[in-house]
Amino acid sequence: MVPTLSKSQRGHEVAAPTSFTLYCAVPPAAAVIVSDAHIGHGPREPADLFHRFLEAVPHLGDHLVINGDLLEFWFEYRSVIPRGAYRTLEALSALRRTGVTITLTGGNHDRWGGAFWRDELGVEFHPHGAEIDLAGFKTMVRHGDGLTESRWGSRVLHAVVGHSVTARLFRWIHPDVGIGLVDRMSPHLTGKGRDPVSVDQAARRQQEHAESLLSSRQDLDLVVLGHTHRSQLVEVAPRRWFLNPGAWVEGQCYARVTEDGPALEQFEPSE
Ligand SMILES: [Mn+2]
Repeated sequence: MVPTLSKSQRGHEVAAPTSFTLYCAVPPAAAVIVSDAHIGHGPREPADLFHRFLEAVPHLGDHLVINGDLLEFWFEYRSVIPRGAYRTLEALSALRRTGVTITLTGGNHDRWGGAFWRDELGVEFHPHGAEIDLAGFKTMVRHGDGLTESRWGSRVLHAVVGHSVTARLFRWIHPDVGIGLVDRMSPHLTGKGRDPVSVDQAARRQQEHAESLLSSRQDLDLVVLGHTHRSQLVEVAPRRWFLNPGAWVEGQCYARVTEDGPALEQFEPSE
């Protein structure tokens, strides 16, 4: 049985998944943000590294935000869990037992989720993003797909995949067949091999979107987007920011928000 620490205890010590207690050098009144890990597709090593990162999270903060595309594909069946996600779900479960809060938003690869996350893992799942408090900053967090697609084909594909009728039909396909089908479609969904010019354009569009949101919503301090796989941190006005932490899958990028504001980080396995 692993103890769960109360909120007041968590400021100084963290219960490890085993019976001993780790003492943190950093008081963890901080949030950690990561996105675009794309687990469950391709070789196993990148996933192992992500799981090591999840083990390190209690030393970095008390709230983990996973801003979409955690998994290369996720569909919430009523009685079946996609096998490719098993080890990641186990790692998230271990992280929850340390007392860290986990917020998950849906990305274009893993938006088809529901009550599973909360009921089985205690993870708050927001398919289309959320407004949350991160280290005292009022934050709008969403994956960011649909804002940046310039190609007509990508826009149509996003509309079809995101439609509730498509989800209802997909449920009736045997999981081995359905997941196999998505694996073959995956390169079109990811926009793999995007040239740097279109990534530049997408990054610019995201920044414009964040700036206009921050201008129309003066109550917001921070807008967090992912999806482009491009790290960006822009202080739009004093202590008001647009942040894209970049992609975990490309360089183990993540971000940390403390009372001083957000900062871009890169995970080193020795951390
Ligand atoms: Mn994405």
